[in-house]
Amino acid sequence: MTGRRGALIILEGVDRAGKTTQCTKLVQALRARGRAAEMMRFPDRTTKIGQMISLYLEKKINLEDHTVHLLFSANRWELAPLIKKKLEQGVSLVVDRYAFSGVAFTSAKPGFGLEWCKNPDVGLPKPDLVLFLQLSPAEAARRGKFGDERYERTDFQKTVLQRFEQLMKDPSVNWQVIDAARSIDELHQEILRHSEAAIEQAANQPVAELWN
Ligand code: NYM
Repeated sequence: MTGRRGALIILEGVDRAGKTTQCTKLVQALRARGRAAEMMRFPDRTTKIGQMISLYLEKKINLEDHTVHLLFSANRWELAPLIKKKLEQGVSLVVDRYAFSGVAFTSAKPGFGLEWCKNPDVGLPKPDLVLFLQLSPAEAARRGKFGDERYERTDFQKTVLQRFEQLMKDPSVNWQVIDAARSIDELHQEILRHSEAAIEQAANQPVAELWN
């Protein structure tokens, strides 16, 4: 296929950093500028695997920790062909969480190392840009109470943030850290600027493989 491919843009961060709001605004802004763009999110709770993950997050079922980690990864792999197809069709994808959340959340549990957690996601479509919405646990707490899904506890989120910081040291991934303690619009402008640059950069390059 000739022509420009779309870019794979991921928004990551701890819970309550504003990822979903910013994903929605980014897709709208890219479209308004004449660029094809669509939003995706992980976990995608609409598939069979996603429904199982959703029950787990809602604490309606319990799953063994390795098992649930592999389900989160399987949920990305089942959508990998669609991701590749969209990118090749020239559609940029704005994705709310990806493998980095997978690794950060599981490796915040006792007994899980970063390397073991990364393995199942090795070879997924590689993001062209990962925007990390940086928010201190104190600021996240000021935004109101956490919900009551699994993992929504301040102490756990502190460890998750440390794991993200370890992942951000990897120079093979195009990380951009965004200070999320600002207004929605200020954040949006910075995110849009980075995204447009990534879309231009990615246009003539093949889709690479994550952590490979
Ligand atoms: N989560 C998300 C994981 O533990 N592993 C993953 O691979 C992914 C993608 O699920 N607390 C966690 C992070 C969140 C929760 O919440 C999903 P939301 O509100 O759907 O983004």
